[in-house]
Amino acid sequence: MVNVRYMVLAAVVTLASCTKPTRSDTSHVPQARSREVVITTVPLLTKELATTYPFLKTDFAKGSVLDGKEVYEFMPSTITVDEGDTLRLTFINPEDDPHSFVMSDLSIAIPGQSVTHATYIAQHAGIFDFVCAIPAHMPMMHGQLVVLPR
Ligand SMILES: [Cu+2]
Repeated sequence: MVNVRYMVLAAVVTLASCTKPTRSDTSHVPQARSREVVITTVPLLTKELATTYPFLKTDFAKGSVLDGKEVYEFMPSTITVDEGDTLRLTFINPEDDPHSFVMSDLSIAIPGQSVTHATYIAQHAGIFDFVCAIPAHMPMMHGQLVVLPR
């Protein structure tokens, strides 16, 4: 009876050691891939919406909180990819105001009522800010590209 218990224990230990990954096991590392990323520029608090939201008339007045500004959003505003991935970017701007998509190593103009395509390779891991550089949309229109390390 004792020998059977030792044999079962030895079998369990053997199975456990067989499934344990080793340092040379890279099967868990994701491969670089191409990702389709669609980003829409969405108006949130714009002058056209002042009839829908009466408080905006006060907010857009000279010296008030949105004087000279309009609030737009990149949707989605956070993009997460793996290091080495190629991003096939599509920007949809359904409204007539132009925008831009600017990172430290990328600058794309997004004309009004347009669909714009671009390609970007996420070469380095890290968290990278992107903004719309139209002065009236800064600093509200921004987001982050999160590049996970391999
Ligand atoms: Cu903008």
